Amino acid sequence: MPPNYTLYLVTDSTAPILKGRDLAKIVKDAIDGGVTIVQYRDKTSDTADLIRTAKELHKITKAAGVPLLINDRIDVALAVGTEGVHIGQDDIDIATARKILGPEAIIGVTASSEEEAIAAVKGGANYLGLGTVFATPTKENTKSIIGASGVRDILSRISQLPNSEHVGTVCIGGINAANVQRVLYQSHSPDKSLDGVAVVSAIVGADEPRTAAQHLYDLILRAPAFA
Ligand code: TZP
Ligand code: MG
Repeated sequence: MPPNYTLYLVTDSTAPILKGRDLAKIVKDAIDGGVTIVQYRDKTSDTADLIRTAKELHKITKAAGVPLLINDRIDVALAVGTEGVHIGQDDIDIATARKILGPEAIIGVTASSEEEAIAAVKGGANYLGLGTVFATPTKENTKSIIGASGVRDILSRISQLPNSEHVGTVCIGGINAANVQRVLYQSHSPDKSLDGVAVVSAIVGADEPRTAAQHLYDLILRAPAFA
């Protein structure tokens, strides 16, 4: 069974978003609100802290039956036994990640262009994170802002590849409750649909992550263009 990508939470550990709050509590509340899959993304902690936090988050996600993926750090994923990793274009290659983590691991890849998406599908990625949809302070220096139309073009292109129906797709970047239905509508491709939406600040940065997740989940499920 492929994961449920409907509402994909990517965490953040920086002060402007976390605001001194406990990440584990935010993740728990977000799952209670409807988050279906979680990526632990932390670009600043050292390895020992990454492993400590990943273990803490994994207890919570496992109890809820929600997969936990680790951003960038395949060693941390392996050490903690999480369900997978999310890798960017500058990280370890998919084949090596697959060799290390095994056939059951969920391996996600960021793709900002048709070329990157095609390579990731052919390389055996389980899902693609498509974006950056809108410029966002959460990830500075994003290589490319592709808009909802860029997501649609990638979906339509990869639909022509064999086996692409087995590859999940989420969009990411600047998505929140105010724009999520429009993003889903404008990124809709008749050839291949999005499986979900990934957010950071719209949930982690919200005053009430549980309510924020509930609202987003509801909006996604009610979006006219969401399959
Ligand atoms: N990859 C592309 S944009 C982004 C990542 C990790 C950050 C998205 O953050 P937000 O707060 O949902 O805009
Ligand atoms: Mg990366």
